[in-house]
Amino acid sequence: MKKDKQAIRKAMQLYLVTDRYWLGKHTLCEDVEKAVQAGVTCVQLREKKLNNHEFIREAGYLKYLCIKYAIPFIINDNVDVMLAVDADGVHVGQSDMKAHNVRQLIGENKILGVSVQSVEQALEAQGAGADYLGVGAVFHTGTKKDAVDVDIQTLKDICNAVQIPVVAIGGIGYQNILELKDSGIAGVAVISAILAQKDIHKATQCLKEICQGLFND
Ligand code: TZP
Ligand code: MG
Repeated sequence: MKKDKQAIRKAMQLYLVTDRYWLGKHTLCEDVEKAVQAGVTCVQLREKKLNNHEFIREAGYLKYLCIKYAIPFIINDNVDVMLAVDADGVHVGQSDMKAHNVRQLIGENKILGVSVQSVEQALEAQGAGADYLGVGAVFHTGTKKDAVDVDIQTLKDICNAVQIPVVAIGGIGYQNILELKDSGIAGVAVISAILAQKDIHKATQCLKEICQGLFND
């Protein structure tokens, strides 16, 4: 997929981040496919426990799934895995490799996402070549134990300070997503609001409907 600013902004609308903690009797690929069929606009493979060999194998499955549905496929943290599978991009946090160094390694044509929690970090990431920013945790989340809380005013300030799209993350679900209306975000990133649900397809459809009303650039 060729990098296109407008396409990246659109892909932020309903962004699924994976977490195999929630896996039941299906494979990650099967669960993600249900969400993608129901309207997820981007997928990030986030693996904290796999070695590179296993990570690359899983990434290969998800890459072809995302190609099939024509949505971007992003790898969390691991530039080597991203390059090995030729994914669309990589997402790094503040304690991972520096955005500037990642950009040098991946070249201009790959998508670079950076997690930020302040305006200062947001401007630095934008200057380092980020294509989009993840901001959170905007609500309480049980999924990431070391998540830093970001209040809605800071989220708005970040959206106002940068030109690249911002996606909010952390504890977001249909019950609180309306609180993010008018914050300036391009969309929301979720894990448990989709992957922890019994009916992944239905949960995604429900979120998608709300997101289309709020972030339909
Ligand atoms: N980064 C900030 S909060 C978070 C990440 C990866 C976890 C989001 O998970 P959930 O289940 O959508 O709260
Ligand atoms: Mg990280």
